[in-house]
Amino acid sequence: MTIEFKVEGMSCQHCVTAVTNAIRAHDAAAQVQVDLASGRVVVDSAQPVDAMKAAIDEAGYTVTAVSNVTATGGAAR
Ligand SMILES: [Cu+2]
Repeated sequence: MTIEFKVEGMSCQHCVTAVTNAIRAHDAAAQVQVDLASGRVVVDSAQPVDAMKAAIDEAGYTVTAVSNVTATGGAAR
């Protein structure tokens, strides 16, 4: 399942790493793509969406939108 999160609060590469690591801590197999400029985090994971969202929240960032992009053919940037 591929989920796109809109995330507020990411401002540099450190934030990108923090968000990526937070998600990977919940699911080591997750594929994570972060587009810093647009604040989009695309996660391909078998874990529940809520768990991914919670991981981002716990890392100190704010998820403002969640969309399932699996059905629409994926996570184009
Ligand atoms: Cu940063």
